[in-house]
Amino acid sequence: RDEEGVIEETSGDQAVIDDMCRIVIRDMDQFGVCVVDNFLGYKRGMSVLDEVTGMYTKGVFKDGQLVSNKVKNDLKTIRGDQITWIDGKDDSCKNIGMLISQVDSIILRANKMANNGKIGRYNINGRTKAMVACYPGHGTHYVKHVDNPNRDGRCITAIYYLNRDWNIQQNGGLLRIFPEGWQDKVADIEPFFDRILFFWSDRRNPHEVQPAFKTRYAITLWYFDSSERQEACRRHQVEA
Ligand code: AKG
Repeated sequence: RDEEGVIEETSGDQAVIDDMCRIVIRDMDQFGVCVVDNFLGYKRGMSVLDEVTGMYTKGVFKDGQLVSNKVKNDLKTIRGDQITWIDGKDDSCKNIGMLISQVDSIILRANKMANNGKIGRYNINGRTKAMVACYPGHGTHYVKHVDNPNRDGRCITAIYYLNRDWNIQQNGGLLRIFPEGWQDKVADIEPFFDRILFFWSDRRNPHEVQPAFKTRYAITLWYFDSSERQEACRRHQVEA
């Protein structure tokens, strides 16, 4: 539970937020996946990137999961990213904090606005901290997986990308989603600077990160449905 954060609705430019919410509600209904470009704008996007590269240079990122050495070696063939968890409250991370508030506003508002939409069926009242991830090139990747295969409470995955001048042919690092029910169709998402991606976190959206040959940064937030999360925490207590 150390990786959980507190979700709050902040006041932003309400008209901009509402416009974006309509797109999120529509695309999540239709595709279960939604991409929005120019999410923060160049200047604010750069301020987030500067914070992330600063942290990376300081060496605060760790291998994707902390486990025993044997599993750790195997893990690199599963996921080659390095990560750190950020709540955005620290002064040194205030731009990441601003990103988190902006995403919180969109998700909370879309959840309230979507009376008949699929996103409206959830009661979103929490999220994880932000997972800042770096794939340090050299073909690092993440094999096909589902974020929430077993009802752990996470309903929406939101990923903000930070990669300027990204050339997918040369740099790789494509996110490929295999949405359930699309037969052999896939959604290919390039990890472009200032792009945000939303998708259902459950078995509807298996996905993989293809080998990256240049340093690739992304920030992920997972939003909780309150009753699924409560149920998962209860199960966890019983099992513990
Ligand atoms: C994960 O962290 O679970 C991912 O699949 C990463 C996706 C991405 O960075 O595009």
